Amino acid sequence: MPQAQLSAEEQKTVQPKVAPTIDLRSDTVTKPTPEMRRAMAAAEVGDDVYGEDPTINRLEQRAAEIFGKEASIFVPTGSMGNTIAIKIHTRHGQEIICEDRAHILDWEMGMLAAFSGCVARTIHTEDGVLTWTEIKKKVAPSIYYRAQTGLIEIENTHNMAGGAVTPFEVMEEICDGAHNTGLPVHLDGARIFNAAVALGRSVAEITGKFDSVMFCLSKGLGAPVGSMLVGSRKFIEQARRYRKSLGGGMRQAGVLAAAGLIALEKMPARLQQDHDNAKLLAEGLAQIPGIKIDPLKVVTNILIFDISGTGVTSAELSRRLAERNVLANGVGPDAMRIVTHMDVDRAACATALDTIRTICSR
Ligand code: TLP
Repeated sequence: MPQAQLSAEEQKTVQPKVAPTIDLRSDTVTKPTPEMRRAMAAAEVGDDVYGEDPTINRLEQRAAEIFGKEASIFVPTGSMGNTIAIKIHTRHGQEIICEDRAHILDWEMGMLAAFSGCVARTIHTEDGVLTWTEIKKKVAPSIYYRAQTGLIEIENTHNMAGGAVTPFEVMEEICDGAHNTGLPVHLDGARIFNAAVALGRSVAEITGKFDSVMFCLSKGLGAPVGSMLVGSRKFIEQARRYRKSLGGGMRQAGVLAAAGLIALEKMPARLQQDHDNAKLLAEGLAQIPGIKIDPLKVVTNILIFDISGTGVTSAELSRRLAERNVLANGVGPDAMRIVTHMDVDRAACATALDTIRTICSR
């Protein structure tokens, strides 16, 4: 019988019971909460290219207030936010100093070169934490025949370094050192609220000295779409031009900003749960023979672990996990990444851990 002819009660009885997928590929997979969906449906909107969307205007004002900066702008993605910031801070032919696994380098389609004409001057670190001592060695001497440093970029938390947090004092020292050398500092703070929770300080405090900050509403904070760029009024005026040139003028995007406002105001308060779940996973994974991870280093919501001793490749592990309704991706042939978030609770994390244990111990 076609399902349309069944009552709701009857349909329940014929639905196969499929366990919900435990999706640990990223916190980008979070779905908007019922409260977000209601706010989206009721959002007041206008044409944002004319500056007439009241919900976007409110989101931009609140983000600036929360970060203690003069202004902010709503952008469709974190990548666009970083691209715009890099364009404003640099000139063609300059170098950008960043960590060698930086998101701007590996995952943003080479936009630092494509849009800003810059090259990366990278620094390798064990733990994803740059320091001024290392950065200052890479600042180009001011000789006319050397490519000049245009920008220093910090990623906090550092995604590919397993959600590593750069300590407050280290960020302060980098910003002071850079500014004394006449260089701006951009923060890729896609997960800056996770860093703030781990550091026990406000985002305004930890980002106070940065010239610009990009943060994402669409990751652990749960909004369906959107990131923010915050900085001085002049910087954000320039950002508005570049957002338009990249095709990011979004018209009635107040429907997205409405979810963004809830993400910004309410969701940081629950991030500690994701960190606790990540710790649970890290402690469990460390017990599995052949898996290498130091649970002490897992302080936010991202875990990267070495599976070379299990005899299973990351592609194989991903595939076998998916067969059992658990999703996680490799970040190298022998390395896996797991990201905890609001749509995977503690019980689901425990299930995922059991599933990994079962596969790896065969
Ligand atoms: N990160 C994504 C992937 O691109 C790897 C993820 O699943 O973690 N900065 C950082 C530190 C990021 O982790 C990301 C997204 C971005 C910028 C870009 O944000 P979007 O995806 O909104 O362009």
